[in-house]
Amino acid sequence: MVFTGAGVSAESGVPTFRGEDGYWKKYRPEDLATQEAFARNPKLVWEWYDFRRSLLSTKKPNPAHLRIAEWERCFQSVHVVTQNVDGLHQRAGSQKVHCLHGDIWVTQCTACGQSERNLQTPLREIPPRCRCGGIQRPGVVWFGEPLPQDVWRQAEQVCAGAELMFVIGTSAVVYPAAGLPSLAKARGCFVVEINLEPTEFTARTDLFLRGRAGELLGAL
Ligand code: BJW
Ligand code: ZN
Repeated sequence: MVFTGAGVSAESGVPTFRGEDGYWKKYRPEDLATQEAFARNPKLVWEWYDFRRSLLSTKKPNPAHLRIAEWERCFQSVHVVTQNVDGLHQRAGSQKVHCLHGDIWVTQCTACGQSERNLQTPLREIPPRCRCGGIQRPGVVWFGEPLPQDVWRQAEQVCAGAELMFVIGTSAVVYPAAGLPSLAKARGCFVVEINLEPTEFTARTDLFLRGRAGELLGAL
């Protein structure tokens, strides 16, 4: 099992959340990533997501994404459980990808609930509208929202059966996702953490490899 966070996409040029140039250094999560923020100012929230989608459309998977995708072709039963919404694991060729926090390329109608894939960058209309006339929201999981239950159950299952887990590029502070490495360890899994710096989880990891994910995975 490969469990990833924003750091795995950093070498693609995608900003993280809590790093030096991270989004949460410039903006307050409660202004951009909650239902309340969206209800107050859907245009502002959508402008931020539109900016991120446009940025992502110019980026590509890095050697970390590519190496992880290669593992799936070389070994039996490799699963990627990611907190990322950027779609870079899928673009690198990983097939068994479980997206805990949704997908930035999906929009969901706040009126009828209909989800659709929308790759338009920049968006022609902000906020985008559904066929039913309702306002659409980004298909991601905001603070205070439950994770998609089917994806969460699959992640727990993968975790419970994992022999080896890589925890890559996550600060491991956002729950419930951050609990997965501990869950795996409790089931006897060997956990390797790859990060630029120690995290909340590092004290419990079996092996800590300090450095850039793309470089380290390339060398493994
Ligand atoms: C590199 C690198 C390189 C850099 N190589 N490494 C108090 C206590 C406990 C919990 C809570 C609490 N108050 C509220 C909560 C719950 C809350 C939570 O956990 N908050 C904590 C922050 C305190 N969680 C939630 O609200 C979740 N839902 C929930 O709990 O629901 C309960 C519920 C049940 C039933 C009904 C209703 C509710 C939902 C969390 C959603 C998180 N959403 C976001 C935005 C997603 C959409 C979007 O992208 O816009 O998800 S926030 C943001 O953080 C994003 C990320 O997926 C997530 C995790 O961040 P990540 O990936 O770890 O990134 P960073 O930036 O933090 O770290 C990057 C790391 O990479 C760093 O360590 C670097 O060193 C490293 N790195 N370059 C290797 N090259
Ligand atoms: Zn609708």
